[in-house]
Amino acid sequence: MDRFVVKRPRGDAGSSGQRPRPEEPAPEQPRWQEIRAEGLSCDYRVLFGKAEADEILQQLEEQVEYFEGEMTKVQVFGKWHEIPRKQVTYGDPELTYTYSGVTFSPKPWIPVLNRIRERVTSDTGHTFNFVLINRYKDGEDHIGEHRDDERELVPRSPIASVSFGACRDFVFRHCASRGKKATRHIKPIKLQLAHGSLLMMKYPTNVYWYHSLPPRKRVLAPRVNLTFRKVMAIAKK
Ligand SMILES: O=C(O)CCC(=O)C(=O)O
Ligand SMILES: [Mn+2]
Repeated sequence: MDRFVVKRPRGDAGSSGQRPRPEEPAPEQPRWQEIRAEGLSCDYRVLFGKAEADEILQQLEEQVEYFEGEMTKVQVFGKWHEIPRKQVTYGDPELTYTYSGVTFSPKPWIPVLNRIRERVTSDTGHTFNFVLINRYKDGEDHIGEHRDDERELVPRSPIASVSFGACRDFVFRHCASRGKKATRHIKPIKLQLAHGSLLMMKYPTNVYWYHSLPPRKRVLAPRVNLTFRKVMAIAKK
């Protein structure tokens, strides 16, 4: 993430170079870090302080009910696999969302999800009617490279990704730089998504860049990620 960490100039924390005294206000942190590359536009910030993030994580762990049975499988190149994490969707009742060959109907909103959703809206001005929640029990759980480009998404709407628990690496890879057929050498962009953080993935990021949360064997603690989305109501057949 160091490419994007905004560093204070030396000597900025008080002219003497000494530590700030306790009565001095904390040095100004920029609210948003802008992450930009060709075809990529994301903004990152810590949205919830530690105490509030701890409280929310506890509520999520107690109240979110993850999918079970058939809903825990995804189709990749025609084969069904057990997903290496837990997953569930919540949202407005008329919506559905198809992801890796599975159509999800959302569960009705619960207060802890509305609390996070409202905070994201008041901070960004964007509204959301759907959330996909992923729970990674430890560093073995992961999500493979993909784009969030499902046809149900309102065109050009941003996706708000809020994370709680273990800090995990998150990697963006440009579509022209993937695998053996890569036509260009564009460096991947690696972020670390902290406890209580918000990553806004804005248009056209999901047109050109894939993202993943790779396995990290050394991570022992759980992580819960919520991607708030704006989904169109599509007439059911
Ligand atoms: O866990 C994360 O940070 C990413 C989740 C994700 O990419 C997704 O739900 O589409
Ligand atoms: Mn995604």
